[in-house]
Amino acid sequence: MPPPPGASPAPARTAPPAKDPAERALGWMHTARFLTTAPQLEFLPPHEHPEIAFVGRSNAGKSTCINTLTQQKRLAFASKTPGRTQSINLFSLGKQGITDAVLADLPGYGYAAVPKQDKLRWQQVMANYLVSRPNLRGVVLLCDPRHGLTELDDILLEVIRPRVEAGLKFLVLLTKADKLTRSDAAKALSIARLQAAGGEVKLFSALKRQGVGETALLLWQWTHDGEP
Ligand SMILES: Nc1nc2c(ncn2[C@@H]2O[C@H](COP(=O)(O)OP(=O)(O)OP(=O)(O)O)[C@@H](O)[C@H]2O)c(=O)[nH]1
Ligand SMILES: [Mg+2]
Repeated sequence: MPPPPGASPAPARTAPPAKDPAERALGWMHTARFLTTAPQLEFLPPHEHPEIAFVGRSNAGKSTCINTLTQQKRLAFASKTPGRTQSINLFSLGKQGITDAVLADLPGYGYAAVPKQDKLRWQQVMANYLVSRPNLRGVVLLCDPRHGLTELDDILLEVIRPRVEAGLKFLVLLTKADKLTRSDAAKALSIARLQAAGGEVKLFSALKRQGVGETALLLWQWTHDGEP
C-alpha cells in the first residue's frame, strides 16, 4: 500500500553499527572457561590451539589480570598470600564453545619463603616450558612497577629472546597502576620499555580497569593473525 500523502518515507534499513574491536575482544575473553589443570608444567597436556602464558613474580597480579580480562570473578584464583597459584591452570577461549585460544595461568616465581632448591628447579621447568612449548603464541609478563623488573624477570626475558626474535608475541603489563602517581607511572613505563628491549609495555589496573580493553584486543590479534 502506498504511504499516505505527506507521510515521511520509511527509514532506510541500515546494518547494526560494527562493534568496537576492543569491545568484541572483551566479549571473546568473556567466553573463558576452565580447561584443565596440571600439578606441574611437565604434565601440561598438549592441545592444538595458540596458547598465551601469564608469567611473573609471585603476587604480581597474574590471576587477577586473567579474572579482569575475562570479566569473571573467580576463574583464576587470586589471593593476598603470595604463591597462591601452585599448579598450572589452562582456560579455553572461543565463541559458541569452539576453542580458538588457550590462556595459561602459571605459578609465580621469586617468592621468598620457597626453599632455594625448589626455586632453582622451578626456574628450570619454567625455562623448559618457555623454550619448548610447541604452540606458545605469546607471553604476558606481569610486573608490579613498584618493584620493577627483577633479576628473575630478566632471566625470563633472556630465555624467551630467541623465540621473540622468531615471532613469539610478548607484552609487559605493569600491574596495580592504580597505586602509582601519574609521574611514577610515566617513569615506570619508560624504564620498562628500555628493559623490555622492543617488547610492548602497558599500564594495567584491575581496580580501575585501566588497559583492559587494549590488552584484550592485543591478545585477540595475537591469536587471530593480526585481524583488527
Ligand atoms: N590495587 C590493586 N591490587 C591488585 C591489582 N591486581 C592484583 N592486585 C592484588 O595483588 C594481590 C596478588 O594478586 P594475584 O592475582 O593473586 O597475584 P598472582 O600474580 O596470581 O600471584 P601468585 O599466584 O602468587 O603468583 C591480590 O591481593 C590482588 O588483589 C590491581 O590492579 N590493583
Ligand atoms: Mg596467581
